[in-house]
Amino acid sequence: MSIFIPEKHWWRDPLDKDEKVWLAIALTTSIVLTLAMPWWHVTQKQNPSSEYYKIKPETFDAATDRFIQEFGEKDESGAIKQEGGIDVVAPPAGDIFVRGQQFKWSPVLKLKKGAAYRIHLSSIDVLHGFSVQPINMNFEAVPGYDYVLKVTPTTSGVFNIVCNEFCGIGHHTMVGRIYVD
Ligand SMILES: [Cu+2]
Repeated sequence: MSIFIPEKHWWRDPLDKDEKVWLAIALTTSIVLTLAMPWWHVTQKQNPSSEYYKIKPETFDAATDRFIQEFGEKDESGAIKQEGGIDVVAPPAGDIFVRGQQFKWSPVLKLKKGAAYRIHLSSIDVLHGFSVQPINMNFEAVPGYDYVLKVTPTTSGVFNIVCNEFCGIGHHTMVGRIYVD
């Protein structure tokens, strides 16, 4: 109930100029933003990949182990080098694997600038978030799905992989690494 009774037929009063201007601004903005979504999706390159396959977590786990054995960086004794307890892999262009699990990303990757990679990303336990810093590109590592990201590094440097989906008690320690040179 209003605190005063409006005059009869108040809704038939012509709109004030200010009201018309603001209505026009609001309408134009909403139309522009609505059209921007499909335009961005079709014409811009920031869209995430839509290539993914179903895979059993144990199959992905084994595939990552094979990948590490095949392309692991070896020391003089022939053992695979480690960084912070994680195997280091220097793969050629092509298919590479990144495994998320409580609470680590493996392996550590050494990539080449300009080489085209297909990163297979998945988790073998719970949902993890694959957040590449400092460029802030974010993807999800979902158990049961092999998510394929086509990546060609354009800048060299060190990139940290931060898990940005809360995944348990050690979530804050879940940091991986990609080197590009
Ligand atoms: Cu995680």
